[in-house]
Amino acid sequence: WLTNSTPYPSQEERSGLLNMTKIAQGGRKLRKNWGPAWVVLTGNSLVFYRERPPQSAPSQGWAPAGSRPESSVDLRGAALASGRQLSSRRNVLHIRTVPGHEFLLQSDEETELRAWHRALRAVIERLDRE
Ligand code: I3S
Repeated sequence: WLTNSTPYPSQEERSGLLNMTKIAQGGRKLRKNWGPAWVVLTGNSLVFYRERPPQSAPSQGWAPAGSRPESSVDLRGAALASGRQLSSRRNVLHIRTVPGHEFLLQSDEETELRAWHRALRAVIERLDRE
């Protein structure tokens, strides 16, 4: 939905299963469609997979081998905020990228979402300083 290009290699910072919905693409509002996604945070991107790659798959650098990301977004200049006002769900994060792609990430585990918030903030702040 965003780009078919593969993000350039960058180290994985965090990965896990989250609920995700896009809410805008290129500034145009989309209808919500919540669903599970295997999310990988690298040093510069957030990459979405339809499902968790097999545990046995050898990692090829940053990418789970044998699986293609469904989509990815460049986090440089992205805005990160609570998604509280945008959803009735609890523990929701809102991310808006420079090209105006927006999505929500959610977990029923508060500690899990907090950890994602910290990790995303660290990556975005690091990119801001570069
Ligand atoms: O922000 P909204 O429109 O209240 O979001 C809800 C709707 O998108 C709803 O879909 P339909 O209006 O297409 O039936 C979804 O099923 C809900 O999950 C959305 O709200 P939450 O609060 O779950 O983000």
